[in-house]
Amino acid sequence: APEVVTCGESMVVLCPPPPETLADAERVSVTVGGAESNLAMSLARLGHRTAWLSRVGADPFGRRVLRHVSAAGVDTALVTVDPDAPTGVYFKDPHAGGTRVHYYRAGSAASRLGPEALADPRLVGARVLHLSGITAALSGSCRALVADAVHRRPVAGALVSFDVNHRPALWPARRAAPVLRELADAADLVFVGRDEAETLWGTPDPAAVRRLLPRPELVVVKDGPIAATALPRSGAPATVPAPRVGVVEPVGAGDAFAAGYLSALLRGLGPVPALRLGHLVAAQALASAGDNAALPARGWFDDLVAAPATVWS
Ligand code: KDG
Repeated sequence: APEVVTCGESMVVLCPPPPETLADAERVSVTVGGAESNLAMSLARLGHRTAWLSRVGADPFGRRVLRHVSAAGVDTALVTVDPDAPTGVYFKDPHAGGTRVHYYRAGSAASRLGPEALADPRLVGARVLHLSGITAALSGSCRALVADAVHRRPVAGALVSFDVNHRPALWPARRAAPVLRELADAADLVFVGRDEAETLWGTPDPAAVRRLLPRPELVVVKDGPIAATALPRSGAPATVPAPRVGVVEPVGAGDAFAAGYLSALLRGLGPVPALRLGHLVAAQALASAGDNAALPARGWFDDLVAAPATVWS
């Protein structure tokens, strides 16, 4: 069985070469994006047996997504190729003030995922099932899948990890806030950004976020380039500052952070080294332009754990 299963939609990403914008560019680059497959790819590179559960269309983009994700070492046997719906696509529009995204994913193959996908016997034995709030925004059946994962726990014994991942282009905060809070509070391990928490729930303060989410074993509040705080249900919170890195493109850094954290957790490390590894894997993603171009090198984690203590301070 895989050690970790991630579930969610991946798409082909089309992006003009900055500083050109979608309104005027004549060329776009073609890559693959998707929060849960990003996380799966990073975890596979960190040495974990990882599977990605999803649906793609029976089309060239679906083949491209599958090829991309499996080339990173992720098991894609759980992905269904849907003959009746297309692979989703999204466009990135680089702007001085940040990158805007334009989704073409309504009715996509992945939007037809539902709770039955989690009943697959090949999931039995997984230690972690990871989902995100993006999936809850895709369709009624996708939202039912996430609700089922956190409430009914179809993968017995697996920790359920949930990245809040509010995407305003999919649903406004006022609609997303109660749904994402309810789903997060039923998970075991929650990742949420400080700004995201403020937009959704009106507070950026980690302790206040923890009070809004009292049930999970652990809540991790990420403050972008500043720090991240792990708040266990019992015991003191731990904050670890982020290393200073040049940011080329931030998309995918949150997924990388979660991969580093989960990898440490699976290796039995505590919150402080887990936060450090989250930051380090995120730093690699920040320094690269693609959503997931900067995968950790094979063996990187083991070298790091074996490294002298100076590396850590
Ligand atoms: O976390 C990065 C993702 O947001 C990106 O790869 C695309 O999954 C994606 C989405 O739905 O926005």
